[in-house]
Amino acid sequence: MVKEVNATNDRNEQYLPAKRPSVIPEYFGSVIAVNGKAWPKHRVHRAVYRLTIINGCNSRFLALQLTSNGSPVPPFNVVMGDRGFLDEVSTQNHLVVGPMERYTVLVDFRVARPGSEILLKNFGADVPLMRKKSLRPCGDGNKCDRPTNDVMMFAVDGTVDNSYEIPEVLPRPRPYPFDRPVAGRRIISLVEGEDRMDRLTLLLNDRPFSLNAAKDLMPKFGTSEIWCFNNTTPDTHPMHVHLIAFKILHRVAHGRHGKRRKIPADKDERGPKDVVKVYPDMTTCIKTSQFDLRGPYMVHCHILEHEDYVMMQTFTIV
Ligand SMILES: [Cu+2]
Repeated sequence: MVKEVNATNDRNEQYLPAKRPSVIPEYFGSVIAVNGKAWPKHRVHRAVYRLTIINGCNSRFLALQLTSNGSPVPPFNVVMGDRGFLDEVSTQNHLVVGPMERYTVLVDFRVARPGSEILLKNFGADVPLMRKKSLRPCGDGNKCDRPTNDVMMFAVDGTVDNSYEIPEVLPRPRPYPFDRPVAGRRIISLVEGEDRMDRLTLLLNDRPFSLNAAKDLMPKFGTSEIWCFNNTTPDTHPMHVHLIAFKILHRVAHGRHGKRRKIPADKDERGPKDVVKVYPDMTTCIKTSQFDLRGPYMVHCHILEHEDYVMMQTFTIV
């Protein structure tokens, strides 16, 4: 569980700084903690380890990377997303984890030198994530020397353990059938505005929150639907849907002069999920699993400050 803490006495670093309004648009702490401990050091053998990473930060998108001073560094072998196994193992050097996204990765520390120290770094900035391409990995024009660039350290000892390998094929069957016919399509727009006190408001479909679902958010029991999140704001929002799991179908980039470009889901997103990164200037489409309980549920942004004021709508399964 990666979460940030406020480790300063500076009044301006407090959650609600002096002379600020009672609502803040986002929050970024000064130090990153893992399982409640700031910058922990964990001893590992030269073996394959399974790490389940949960981003518990309020507003921060973690952009993770392993680095070392002199030792070869293993990649992340992503095997699971929020709700289950990916279609196939995704081997990658960087992993972007939005607030409340979960990823399970296998890391083969056998490639590291005995006695080496492997750092888990965050190359995400202390500001809201805008476009994905604004992220610069450590060493690639990014010095990564801020306190929040450090997440934790793995100290690799000399013991080699070959008990586990990276699997070539991931287990089936999948718990969520995504092959049901589509019974409805909905567009949910992400809209930014200001309230009477000049505080940032973020809304879904430009509506205030109500426990009663609007007429256009009432899917039928026993069906599956395609929902498209149309992001009109400059920031990336981790959109979360309660009850169901979903599959990311594609994103449509809004180019100049009305040009549209379809982008497939990233390799590490090709599994059942319940949080999706909704990038700016794009429409992100998901297919839901079957709505298999009746009643009211929530769809909301998982940046906590956005959710609180009030990037959330009720959908009711009827
Ligand atoms: Cu948001």
